[in-house]
Amino acid sequence: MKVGRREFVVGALALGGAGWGGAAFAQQKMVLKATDVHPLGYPTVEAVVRMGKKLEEATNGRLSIQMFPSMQLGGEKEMIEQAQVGAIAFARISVGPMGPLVPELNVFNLPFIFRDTAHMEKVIDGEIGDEMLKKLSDHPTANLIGLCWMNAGTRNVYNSKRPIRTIEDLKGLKIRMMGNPIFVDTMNALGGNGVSMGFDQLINALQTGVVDGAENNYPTYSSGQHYRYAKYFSETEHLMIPEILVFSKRVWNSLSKDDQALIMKLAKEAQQEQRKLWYAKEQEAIEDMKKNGVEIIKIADKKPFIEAMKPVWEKHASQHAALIKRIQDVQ
Ligand code: GTR
Repeated sequence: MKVGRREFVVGALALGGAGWGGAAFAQQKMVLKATDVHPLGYPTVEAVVRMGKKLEEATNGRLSIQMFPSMQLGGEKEMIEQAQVGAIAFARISVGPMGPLVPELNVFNLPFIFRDTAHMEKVIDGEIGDEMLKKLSDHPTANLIGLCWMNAGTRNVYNSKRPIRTIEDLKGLKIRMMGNPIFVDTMNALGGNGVSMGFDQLINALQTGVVDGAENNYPTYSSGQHYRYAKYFSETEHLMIPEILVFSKRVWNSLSKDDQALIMKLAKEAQQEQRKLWYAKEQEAIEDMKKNGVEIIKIADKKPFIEAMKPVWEKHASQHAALIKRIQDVQ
């Protein structure tokens, strides 16, 4: 990577280390690093790439985004840490691993919290969504700014052993879950064995049989080619977790107010743009799954799945009762 004399690659240089004053610094060319676990072309990645183009245009090339897709900078845990220290500017992460950082975010990680996609979108687009982003930005130790939300559909269980139609079918199966105690509890309450592990370790674990399966949305399953190891995909829809685009607070504090406002505005646009890309990608993923011989199983009776979540809600929801009520009241 070429770093010109007046060009900053954020993260590659210690901020302020060269002794510039704030105003002078604000005029510098800055390349803002962004990362995502997904490959180029995936809706979340594409939305941030497009945002970068707009940012470059709006600032005559003074600010730009350099995307590191496909876990080039590690899994989501590492991405969070790098954003916290200012080694990268943008990280697009699932709310899943954010819950341990900002407890309120965990309400989005509760199984079956949203009635449907329209409900989820209404919540993230509205007052509660704004409040939760602010909660993250104001958090004293998270060191992150919450920029916007992105869609990630529903999560569904897939495995290599057998079609899951009822919760009894899950018995004894080792299923990878995201790193957050809620998810291991969710899988265990469904009768499976939840195994917590980073996304960066998943393919290897599926390949070697360390786990029998995992759970995710159609686009992740298809673009990661998880069907090569786990062909039974059951539409359990047990989780509907929005994703979040975060920005390093350290880098944020080095930007002018105008640049901050511009990034915020473009992030809000990215939220809606990603959504369109998302719906197209979901359809494409389902087609790809069919082409690759995936058995897509409809769940005839969801009720036992929902009822099995009672202990998970008792353990993880009680402290957020008021917020949950507000979410449920969103029509
Ligand atoms: C995907 C999500 C990623 C990551 C992954 C996982 O749906 O887009 O951010 O959280 O799931 O299962 O770890």
